[in-house]
Amino acid sequence: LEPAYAFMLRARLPGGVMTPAQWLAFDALASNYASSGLRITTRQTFQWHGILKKNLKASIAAINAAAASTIAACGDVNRNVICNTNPIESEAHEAAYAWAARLSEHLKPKTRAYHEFWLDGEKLVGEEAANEQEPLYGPTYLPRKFKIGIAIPPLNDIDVYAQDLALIAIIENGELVGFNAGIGGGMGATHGDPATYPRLADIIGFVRPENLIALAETVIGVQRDWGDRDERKHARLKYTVDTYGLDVMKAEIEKRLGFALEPARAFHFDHNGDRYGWVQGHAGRWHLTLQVESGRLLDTEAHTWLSGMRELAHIHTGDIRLTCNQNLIIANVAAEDRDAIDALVARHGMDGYRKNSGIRQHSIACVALPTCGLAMAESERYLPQLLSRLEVSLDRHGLLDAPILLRMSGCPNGCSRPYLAEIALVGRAPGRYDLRLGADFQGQRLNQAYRENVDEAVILEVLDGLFGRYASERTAGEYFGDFLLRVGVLSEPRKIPLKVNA
Ligand code: SRM
Ligand code: SF4
Repeated sequence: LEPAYAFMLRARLPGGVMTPAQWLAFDALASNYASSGLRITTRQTFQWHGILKKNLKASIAAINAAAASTIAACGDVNRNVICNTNPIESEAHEAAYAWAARLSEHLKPKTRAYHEFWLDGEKLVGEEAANEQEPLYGPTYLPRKFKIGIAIPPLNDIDVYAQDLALIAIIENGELVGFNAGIGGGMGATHGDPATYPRLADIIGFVRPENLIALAETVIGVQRDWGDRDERKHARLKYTVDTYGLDVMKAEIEKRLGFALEPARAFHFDHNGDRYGWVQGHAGRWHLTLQVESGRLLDTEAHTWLSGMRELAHIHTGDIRLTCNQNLIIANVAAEDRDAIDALVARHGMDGYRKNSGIRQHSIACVALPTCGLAMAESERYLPQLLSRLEVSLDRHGLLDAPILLRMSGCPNGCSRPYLAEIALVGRAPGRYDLRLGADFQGQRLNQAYRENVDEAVILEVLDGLFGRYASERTAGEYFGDFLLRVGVLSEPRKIPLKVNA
């Protein structure tokens, strides 16, 4: 008798876009095989936890039958390509999303082994098997995972600076003219190991759309050839950039491309969160962003996300989109259908976004315990309690509606991108966290360690004091992270990423 091994599955879903029919297929998979509903990830896709080994193949087949895949959702290849979450706000947004989908498809591993193994595809034998090649990844793939994201200013809702290849869409006169490209972003670190650190991508220039695929292939190619293959903890592109230097990396990329990148174009980011509620798109259609606490969709006493979204998927004629802040968008809705959707959302308790405090609306937690084998402390399960306690303090200081960006991770790998939060808790041990403070509200500045290895009592006390000062000393419209730097609670960060602000 074998133990009941259980696995986590993750879909590849570029830009987080799906049809209602796909939603129903993913929902059925959650009901039939998974242990804890549907989980929206910080890279705009779904995870299913607790899939028993005996159901793994059927589950992967179900995802593929829904015209999605699990290939390249994990592994040392290019991962899910993320993109601004409201791609139909304008035609240029649609064009940017199309590039995300194209990059995802083009950079997907070409191996047929996935189909052979999981989907009962034709078995490769003899010479055919021996000759099967990965044109980009080669026989040993990349030294480490690789991540690409496309942001569309003024929204940095994908945290573009956390990507290995950061693409900032430049829209001029309503047309997508190209992308500013940055390299070397990444969040992961290891406690006590200064050779590992979060890093923001540096912008190296501007590329026209027709050269985007070549640029992505070239950056990946340089990382494939130059990345550290001896030390896995030092193998991400960010370390390759720092080992060789930005200028040397840029020169090598341009040499392989055969042309120089143009100077980066001007842009400006307003914020890196989601816009809750209804927004109108370019064709007169409407899009509704809902907050999903930590991206976990379950039916509970408080809300019935699974049943509610199932009901919606049966009547909805538009599409559904996932965000990198673990939320979802009911997209492409006709004006006359808005009331019915609002009623459905309220009936299923999915309208938390209307009622939540500012800090709750801007919070993210990684999965951590009980499923993540790398977790050192709680995250997703603890976030709601911590927020309730912080809300008491914020209320006392009249700050309940203040938008404050808080992110929690169960370990320093940083799956919730905590180093880009105004307040971050990074797990050290059960009940103990590093408290980090002072990122900005646009995802352009890393935070700093403020207290290390502290428990909840210390966290609440420290933050209560800082909230008190923020309430009385802030200037109009000043964000919490900026305030902490201005009044000297934190010192100015040593390194500010190269950015071009209009
Ligand atoms: Fe992550 C590993 C969950 C986004 C950095 N991440 C893991 C694993 C697979 C643990 C493992 O290797 O055994 C976690 C599974 C937990 C579970 O039980 O489900 C896990 N990561 C997640 C998700 C689900 C967090 C969430 O709550 O949403 C996100 C899935 C994204 C997706 O759909 O592909 C997730 N992980 C991220 C991000 C954010 C991002 O990509 O924007 C980061 C930081 C950015 C970066 O890559 O630098 C991130 N995850 C890591 C790392 C550290 C990598 C490094 O360079 O050091 C690890 C550990 C590793 O790779 O060895 C890791
Ligand atoms: Fe697991 Fe750490 Fe990622 Fe949280 S940050 S999901 S604890 S690997």
